[in-house]
Amino acid sequence: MSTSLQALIFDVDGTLADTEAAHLAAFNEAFAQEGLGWHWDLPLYTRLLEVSGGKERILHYWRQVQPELTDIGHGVRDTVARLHELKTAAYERAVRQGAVQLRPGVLKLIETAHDAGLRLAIATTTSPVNIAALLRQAIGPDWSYRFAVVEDASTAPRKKPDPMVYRQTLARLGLPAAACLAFEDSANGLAAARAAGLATVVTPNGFTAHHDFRGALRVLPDLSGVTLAALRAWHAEAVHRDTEPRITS
Ligand code: XBP
Ligand code: MG
Repeated sequence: MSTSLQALIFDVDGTLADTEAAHLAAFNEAFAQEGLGWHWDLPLYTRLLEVSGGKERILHYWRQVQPELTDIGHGVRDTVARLHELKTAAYERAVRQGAVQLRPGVLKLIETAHDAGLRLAIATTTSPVNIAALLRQAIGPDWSYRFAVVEDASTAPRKKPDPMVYRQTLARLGLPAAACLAFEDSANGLAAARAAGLATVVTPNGFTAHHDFRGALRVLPDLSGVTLAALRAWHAEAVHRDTEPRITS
């Protein structure tokens, strides 16, 4: 049974675009606005990225700086939500001012794959506002026509490495994992995609280059020069490997 490649599923942050520096600046802007005295530098943020989700990351950090913070009640949750709201607004402003560009090869692959009839989807931890700000800026106001399915923080509350966002994307595409390829940039993302049964191409970035990418179908510096023919060949290799009867001694 040959399973042809029918869909490409893209992560957003760190994969479609190198967004984390802009996210970091936005977090710090929100902390300053609230007079919190918190400031995340690059090494700290690189470590904090091991926690998927902006709200989850803020709470994780708060617990680190205030270990006695045990009662995560309404007060704490409201403060985290307010900080994340301010951060999201700051991020959206920065993206609209051109702070973030798509990574090399991304736009060409999206356009080529879409024109070739492959279905495209997004499976991300971030919010719909951030996705729209980035893709409206990079592709145009009609960006959403290219994506058959968009799953994000508003639809998949259990964040990567939980496979929820990928499983929901596959369900809405109505396709088996074997008919798709995922694109990711982080160990959490790779783990989520693999747990959903997806062969995954990884393009690390400055924040994730040190992550463990064992189990990835390919690890590439970026998507420039990646053709549909190459993707179909890698996909066939993955399907063959996953359907090859295991020789047990
Ligand atoms: C990566 C994340 C996100 C971003 C910040 O998302 O973990 O939390 O760092 O965005 P992706 P929010 O799955 O696209 O790599 O503050 O909106 O969570
Ligand atoms: Mg990512």
